[in-house]
Amino acid sequence: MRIIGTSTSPYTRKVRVVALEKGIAHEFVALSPMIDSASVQAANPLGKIPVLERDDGSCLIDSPLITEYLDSLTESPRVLPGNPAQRAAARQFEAIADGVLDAAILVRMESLRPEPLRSQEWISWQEGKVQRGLAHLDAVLKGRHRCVGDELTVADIAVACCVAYLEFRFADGDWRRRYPHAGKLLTDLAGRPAFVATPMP
Ligand SMILES: N[C@@H](CCC(=O)N[C@@H](CS)C(=O)NCC(=O)O)C(=O)O
Repeated sequence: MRIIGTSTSPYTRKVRVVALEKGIAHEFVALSPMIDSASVQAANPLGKIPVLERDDGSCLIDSPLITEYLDSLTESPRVLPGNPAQRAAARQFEAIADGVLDAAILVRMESLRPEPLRSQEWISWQEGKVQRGLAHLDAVLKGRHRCVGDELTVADIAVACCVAYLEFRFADGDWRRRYPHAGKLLTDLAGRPAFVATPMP
């Protein structure tokens, strides 16, 4: 099994952490959607990473689907709760963390455009999603050790990968001070072998 992506992609990091936490053997194949576009597009018609390539050559795309598939491969530890309400709650955390990342990546892409082409209105619109998403996560996480229940779930991994990416790409954002409860999750998880093995460069 191969996980295709880059070490700077937070969605790729999320699925790599899930695979490592579950002890699922895989190879990490570093391919960039921009630089290695033909190879990535051959694996995913949308040209996005991460992609999970199974041993028979078939590919799964989109990180929530990949994490769900990985979770189904081994009985324990589970990163998706069996209880339907808790499972939905974990998925909701993941959707918000991923949505914050979608918006943050759009901010970055727009900011890299030549100044005359850049839209401050568009940047501010996306920044609103980042701020509101994080404020929501932070409020819900206040006083909690984990996002859902007491065990590590994909929700914790998604939130931690989200904050780590923001710190990596927007280093002056003071993220852990502004969102201390979401930030604490990253502080708590950063020393786990799965996070140590998948550093942001
Ligand atoms: N919803 C997707 C998002 C994946 C995504 O946007 N990946 C970025 C890299 S971090 C990408 O491949 N961008 C290239 C593009 O949009 O063309 C997931 O969760 O896997």
